[in-house]
Amino acid sequence: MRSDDPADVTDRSAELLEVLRERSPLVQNITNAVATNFTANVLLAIGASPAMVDIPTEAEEFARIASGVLINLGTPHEEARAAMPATAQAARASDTPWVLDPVAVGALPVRTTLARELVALRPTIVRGNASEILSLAGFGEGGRGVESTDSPEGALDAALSLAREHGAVVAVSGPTDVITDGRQVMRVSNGHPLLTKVTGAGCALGAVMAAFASLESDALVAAIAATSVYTIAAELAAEKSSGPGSFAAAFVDELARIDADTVRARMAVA
Ligand code: ATP
Ligand code: TZP
Ligand code: MG
Ligand code: MG
Repeated sequence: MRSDDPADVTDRSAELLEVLRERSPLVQNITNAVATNFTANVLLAIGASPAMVDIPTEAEEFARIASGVLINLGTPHEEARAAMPATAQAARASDTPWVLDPVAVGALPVRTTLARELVALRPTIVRGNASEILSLAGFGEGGRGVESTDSPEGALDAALSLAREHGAVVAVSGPTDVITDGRQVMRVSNGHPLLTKVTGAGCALGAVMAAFASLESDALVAAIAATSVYTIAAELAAEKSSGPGSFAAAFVDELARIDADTVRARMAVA
């Protein structure tokens, strides 16, 4: 398989969805108070097994047995902040892939310092909106709170720089997601604007990336597969919903229903 060949990546993404359903990876989340419940439901729907294990000592122990780990800085309370570096180190030491979501980094000071510390611990994937990726790379001042004020294309140089410096895949979300390992740059154009009207949609995508990264050692392919399955489910959900509330419920339903043939037919990667 060539990870820069859209046809190969499409086939592999469809296959990975089936592998995920067979293996039901255990995904550990240190995530925010807003997105916790939605994230767990998204993981269950797609076929993974969520565990919100986020206190010191327990979190680092769990990272050794989890299939994948998400560290999300959305509401970084003291206990979670204390647990994050040791969990990242334990994940690295035990070859558990881990995803960093630097929510609102640049806009706020405590998490900006913490994110710089965590990114140096070599996440497998850094997932964020364009403003977050720009400021984590030292190129910008952050967005408007948790919301992006930049475009993924405008964050491409920042994503390349972060990827090369830290050996991570960097996934920048938006209308078209830009995903790079520092060499190849791939774009996923699936999705629906209603995803921006459900809080935690970006956060839950990070957890889904942790699930896919546990199944595929090429983190670029894992991030593309996660984004594609997620955003195709959003397209299908939008067809059945009348606004953000019904969309959120339909989205969870479509994540549970989506199959490999649908991924092959609808995936828009280039
Ligand atoms: P923010 O912090 O700005 O709310 P986020 O962290 O929630 O961002 P998003 O950029 O909203 O993350 O991305 C979440 C998902 O929504 C991604 O899968 C992305 O592809 C999708 N998405 C975001 N904006 C759009 C859009 N305008 N059209 C289609 N899909 C979108
Ligand atoms: N405030 C702190 S974290 C959070 C909010 C609203 C959730 C952000 O979720 P997302 O996935 O970035 O939209
Ligand atoms: Mg959002
Ligand atoms: Mg976000």
